[in-house]
Amino acid sequence: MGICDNNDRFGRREAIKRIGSFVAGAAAAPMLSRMPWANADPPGGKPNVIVMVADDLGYGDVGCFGSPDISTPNLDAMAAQGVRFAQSYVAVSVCSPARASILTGKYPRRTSMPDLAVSNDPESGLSPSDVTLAEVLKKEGYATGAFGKWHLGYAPKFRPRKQGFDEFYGYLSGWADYETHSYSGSQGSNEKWMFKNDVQFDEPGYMTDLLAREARSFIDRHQSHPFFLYLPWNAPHGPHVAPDGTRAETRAVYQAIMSNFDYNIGQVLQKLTDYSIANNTFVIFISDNGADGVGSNYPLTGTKRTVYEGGVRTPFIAKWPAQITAGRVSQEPIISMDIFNTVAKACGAKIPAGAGVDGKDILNVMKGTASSPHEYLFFNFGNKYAVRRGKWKLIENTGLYDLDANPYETIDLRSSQPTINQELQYKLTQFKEDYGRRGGYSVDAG
Ligand SMILES: [Ca+2]
Repeated sequence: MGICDNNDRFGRREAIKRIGSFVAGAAAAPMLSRMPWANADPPGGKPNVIVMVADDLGYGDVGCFGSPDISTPNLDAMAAQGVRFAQSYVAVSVCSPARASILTGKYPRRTSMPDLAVSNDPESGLSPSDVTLAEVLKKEGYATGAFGKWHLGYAPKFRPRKQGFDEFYGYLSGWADYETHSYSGSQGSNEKWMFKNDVQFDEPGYMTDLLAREARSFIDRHQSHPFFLYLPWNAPHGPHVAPDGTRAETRAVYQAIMSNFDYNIGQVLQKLTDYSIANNTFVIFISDNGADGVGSNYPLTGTKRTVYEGGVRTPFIAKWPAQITAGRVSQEPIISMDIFNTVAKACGAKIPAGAGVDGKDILNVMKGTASSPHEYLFFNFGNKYAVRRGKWKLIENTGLYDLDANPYETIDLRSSQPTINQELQYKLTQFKEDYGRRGGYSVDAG
């Protein structure tokens, strides 16, 4: 894979489009674009979109983010072809609300999924009334597929095909064993939640390999038409099982999982090169929350289920060669719910006024022509809350930190910076009052 994959600038789809508009007559396309109700297509045509979400991948577990002991050549290559954000966040450091936020563009507290989906509650899930990115893109004519972990509801009314996805392959639960595909949830230690579309099923195989196979098949089938591939990977969430079957909560097994994971990411991205569609495919890679256990958030403090940087700051890589200059590293603070607006706008979709979306369009931040549109970013887990403005971060009842000087959040400046402390506490109180109900967290693992 080359550093900058521009050899498909006039690839197959572009050629088909050019030939098609020539055959149909030169006047047809301009007339269509003048119709007042037609959404304008972005220059170069609608991009394909791939959003990959790793599960519990820590800030210190990716090579280009500085991991001292994990090698991720395919993610590093993706970053070299696009932009890597060193200060990207998630609003909540646990699975279901983090995913609700990505798919709706809202703070989790403003969605119907502010806490974890549980398998024994038929009313626990992301409500069909919450508008997802898949629904927005489907309206724009996109083929939509989700392959991997859903964890936004178990009951039929909450499943992926009720949220704008044409296709689904994966599991509804908070994780699925790499080999047996079973899950320990609120109904017992051997729950099985594997589905293909609306049908429960199972097949042998290492989960990460199965998801990559399905994602590659989706690209095979839709490469000639705009597609949205949502790929919420299983890896590297525990319980940890290496591709060779070794089961252990060790760094060595975690490294083997990551090696396989990175390989599979490369295999999916290779399809874009194979079909000469890489240039106009917008690929985003993030993690849903920080790591815990044998995962690493190095050099940050805190883990999943905390509002320290190690819980809420995660790797973020984006590439779209037609739009984003290769090889950028950005220090602008962004948040995963920005994906919703950025992708929707990039695909020519309009977000209705009053939709209550909190994310922002950050394409120009990705390009390096704009700074972060967020004045304040808010984080929460259970009864823990935090807010960031510029370099300042307040963790309520814990400490005020200067992230430029002290990204490890070890030096509390509340007493020496009373004005900043007061301002951020006011904003945090306002956030708690304005942004829906307080999330309570269940015992189900996610
Ligand atoms: Ca997770």
